[in-house]
Amino acid sequence: SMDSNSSNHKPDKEKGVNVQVLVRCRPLSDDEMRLHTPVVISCNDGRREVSAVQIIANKQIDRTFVFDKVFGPAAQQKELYDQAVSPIVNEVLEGYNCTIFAYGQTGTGKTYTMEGGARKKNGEFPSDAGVIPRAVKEIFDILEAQNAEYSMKVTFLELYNEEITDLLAPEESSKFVDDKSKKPIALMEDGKGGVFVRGLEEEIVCTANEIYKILEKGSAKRRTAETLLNKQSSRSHSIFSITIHIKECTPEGEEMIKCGKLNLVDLAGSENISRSGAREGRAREAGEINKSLLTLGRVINALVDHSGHVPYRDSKLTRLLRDSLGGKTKTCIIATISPSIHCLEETLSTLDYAHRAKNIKNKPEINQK
Ligand code: ADP
Ligand code: ZZD
Repeated sequence: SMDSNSSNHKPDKEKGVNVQVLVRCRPLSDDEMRLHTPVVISCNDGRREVSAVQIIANKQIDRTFVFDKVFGPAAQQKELYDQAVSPIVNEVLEGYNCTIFAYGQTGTGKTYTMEGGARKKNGEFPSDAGVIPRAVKEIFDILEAQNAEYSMKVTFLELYNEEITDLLAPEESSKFVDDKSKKPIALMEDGKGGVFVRGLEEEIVCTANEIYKILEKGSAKRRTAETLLNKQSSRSHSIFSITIHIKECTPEGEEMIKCGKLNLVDLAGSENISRSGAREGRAREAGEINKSLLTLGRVINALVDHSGHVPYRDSKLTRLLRDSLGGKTKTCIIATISPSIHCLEETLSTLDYAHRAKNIKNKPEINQK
């Protein structure tokens, strides 16, 4: 029968699918409430709209943006997970590579969204758990319900000032000693247009609890490194990846291996990367420019403007995530914003950036052997 999509017969593979972009606005903090901080953002989750109120020359001028999904300040962790992330996790289990980025100004909820509240001592699953622990839980729940034969491995790295730290490497190999067993971390071309991180620890895991312990270890290491090296965590990126191989049998009894990978990326704070050149200039003088985040913006611009050269090679982040930006991976960007008037300039910058990213097209493919 004819339907509105009847001319839309090309498979996703040829047409390309857009990067999914969603916005999450956090609530005012207790301090902001006490100070009666004016709210300048309104979200209409149902209409998928975010509006920012601006007063210019005594006139109220609202700017409204439409996204793939919008989560206002009342949205709980479970809601965001069920509506936006669970479908992606299911695609990973079908054999797609998928990436979820959190992008936004420091203090807007990137870590709250990706990690969420701390693990509980009594082993209970926290109700404010974020995307990462929920994805881990659902992956195992599904695989166990399917009685699937599978194997799984995880990696966890941090990128700070164009240097990669392996958050899973055993303590000894990360100390500043001349150790023959120490594997230097290096980004290597794989000869097929991709890259891999040589020397990165891959941990094979069999249960959700094993992954939670690994996350604990990785977080602790990240904090130690932060303190020792005087890092500002708001300026580092973290990438947690899960690779799953699932054995399946076709109805004909043939054996098949499907392989899916999920990348969960908590980006550095986007402040100083704003549209405003002046600000960028000041940040650059202070040596604060985040090369990877700047390059990410340039890659997005080149992809949406189709302006020829895409500068993937200019930063480690864009080399690592090249396939997520215009490649074969399904990608979702979660842009986090604050409702406060004091953040308005950065919020508009984040909304502009996120809205542009909606135009990136990828060509997802199932990995099957
Ligand atoms: P970022 O990682 O972007 O710097 P955080 O995740 O650290 O920001 O969030 C800043 C603060 O706001 C934290 O105290 C966090 O718990 C709180 N917060 C962020 N988003 C939400 C939310 N959606 N609901 C409740 N609290 C939030
Ligand atoms: N945001 C919390 C970590 C924090 O900063 O302490 S929550 C989840 C994803 C990536 C890293 C850590 C976690 C986190 C956690 C809490 C405490 C100790 C280790 C890890 C977590 C939360 C719920 C389930 C599993 C892991």
